[in-house]
Amino acid sequence: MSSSFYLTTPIYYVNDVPHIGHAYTTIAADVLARYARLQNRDTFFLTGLDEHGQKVQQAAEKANIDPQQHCDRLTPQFQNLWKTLEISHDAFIRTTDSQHKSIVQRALQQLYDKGLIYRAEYAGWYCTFDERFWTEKDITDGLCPDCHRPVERLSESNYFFRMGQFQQQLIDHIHSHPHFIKPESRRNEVLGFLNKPLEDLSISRPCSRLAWGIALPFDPQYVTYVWFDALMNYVSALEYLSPAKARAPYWPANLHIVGKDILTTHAVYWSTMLFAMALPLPHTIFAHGWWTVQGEKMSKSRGNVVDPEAMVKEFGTDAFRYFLLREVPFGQDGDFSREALAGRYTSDLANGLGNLLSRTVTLIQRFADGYVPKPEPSTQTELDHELQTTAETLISTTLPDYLSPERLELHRALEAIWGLIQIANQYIDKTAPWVLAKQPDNRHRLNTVLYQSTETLRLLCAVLYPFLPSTAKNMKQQLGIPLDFSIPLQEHDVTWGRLTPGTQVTKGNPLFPRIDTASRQKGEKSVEHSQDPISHEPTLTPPGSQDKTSDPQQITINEFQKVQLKVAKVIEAERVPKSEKLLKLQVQVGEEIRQIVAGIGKRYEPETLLGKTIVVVANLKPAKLMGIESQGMVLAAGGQEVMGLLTISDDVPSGTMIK
Ligand code: ME8
Repeated sequence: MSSSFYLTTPIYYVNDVPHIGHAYTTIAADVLARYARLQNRDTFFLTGLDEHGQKVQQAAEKANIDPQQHCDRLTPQFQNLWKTLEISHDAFIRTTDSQHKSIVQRALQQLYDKGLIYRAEYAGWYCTFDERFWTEKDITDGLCPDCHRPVERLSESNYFFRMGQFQQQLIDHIHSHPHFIKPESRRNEVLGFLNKPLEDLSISRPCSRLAWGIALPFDPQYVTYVWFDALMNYVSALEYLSPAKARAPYWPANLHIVGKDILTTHAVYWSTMLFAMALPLPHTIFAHGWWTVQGEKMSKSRGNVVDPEAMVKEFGTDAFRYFLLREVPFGQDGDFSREALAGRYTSDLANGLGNLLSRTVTLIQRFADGYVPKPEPSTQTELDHELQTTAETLISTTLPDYLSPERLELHRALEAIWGLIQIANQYIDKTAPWVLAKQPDNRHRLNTVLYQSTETLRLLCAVLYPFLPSTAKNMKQQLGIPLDFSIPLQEHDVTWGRLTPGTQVTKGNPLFPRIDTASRQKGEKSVEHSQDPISHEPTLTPPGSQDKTSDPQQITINEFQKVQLKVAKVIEAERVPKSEKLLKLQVQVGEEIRQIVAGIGKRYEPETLLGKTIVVVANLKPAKLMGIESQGMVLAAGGQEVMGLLTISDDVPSGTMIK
């Protein structure tokens, strides 16, 4: 195995219910851990819970139970969510673990013995919620500058860590390690913070005020400040939860992923603690951005906390993982909306990836008896070259660059993967295997097209796995390919052209089944919409009529929305025997292939329709025309006489709804 890769998330406060913010950090870390394992790196991925402190003590008192019992009750809500989200952490630390507690005490004793911890009297403004003191200049109107709750004047004797003495060392380290704090803007923020003199850090709380914490080994009248205890998890876990049961070989960590809210504690408190303990600093601390909901901070009191379980129930784990990482550049803030998730589900997942797999498997079953045919290199064209080089560059350069801890451009990685998916879908459209299949002379070319499409999907499986693990497994099964995600990728897994001809494909469940993306709320909204298309239709509005609903010819927007219009691609067309007017079409509508009998035969020759992107009514009850079942209707202009077929000029995937 090659180099080690130690990766951490913050340890979350056990008291909060996990929401999309916690899910976000943990999913991002999971993607990187899965990717590193596939790259043969000795990976250790740590997450866990921060269980001490005032909030837990108060909540337990309220529930009239012991704080430990309280933590034990709440812990499963995180563990179960990580299972649902397919988080592949190697260890789960709890700061109430007895081993963690004794490692924290050992470190405190060592720092005390070195004279780096001292006792002093301190007076300041204390915020109970944030569990920290503020100085006079931080406070306005008696409120905490962070959470805006009232602060109280407290004076007490406490223990302090000589943080200030490491200020210059930290500044020098940040300057000499350009990848230490990422993204760049956050690095500048920390340097700005370090422009002011760095004060020493109070690292104790008197037991009289807070009993729920780790006792200071040199003064049991005090417990450890929750951040000192929590940050230590990154090294303590290695001593009892890693396979090596020692700090080596994983320390220094390659990557701490945190939200921007806790950058200072990581970049400043933690770094100076490590200097004091004579331990090397982590390679990179990456602070990602903040999710809001409709522009507002998520909070229980606002009632706008997005529950990841509910999103997964509606869209599935992989779609949720995909959305969070694709929607917002990693490092920037984002606003969550269910509608945006539904939109990406349909456009990127169902119509993009789902469609590519489903049509490829269907085409192989139709035109090659379900076995991947042998390609014929002499039939390759520029299109084949484009497909192959896009896939090769993605694997060899694009993804390793975007996923390196110095960049972590996860959204760009997904964008690049979806770039290949789009090229592969266009490749099928342009090469039109259903047309090639008509001519026996084109057999070799058809074989090449079917092979190349499947080969692209095989490589897509390997690159998608870290992001969408279940989807990649499902794809691999339908394609019948021998990829083993539990071991590092082998050279042939990621080398173009290593797909074995003769591999049998099997149609499975759609990767992303259609969902009704028009939510009830959305429907209601569109009723209120003042500019709906119907009200602008002049022929439907009799002059002088105020009450539009009284015109029997008019329909409401709800009635109109009952008609499902969808984009479809014509893949086969032939005349219905003994009919001048009727054509029998096979059209692709997203993942489905439908048969539609259309009365357009006087206007169109069947072969001129192949590959056309048309509009169909997708929810029409099937009917028989001249004994042939028609599963929908094609839209065309004209009355009795067809004047023109409705087509879409842009490259819109089949199955897309028309609104
Ligand atoms: O701070 N958007 O725990 P915590 C994005 N115990 N990320 C979010 C988020 C949001 N709206 N809300 C939470 C603590 N997060 C300490 C950490 S580490 C030694 C101790 C994520 O439960 C993000 O990663 O408040 C953030 O940094 C973390 O949850 C805070 O979790």
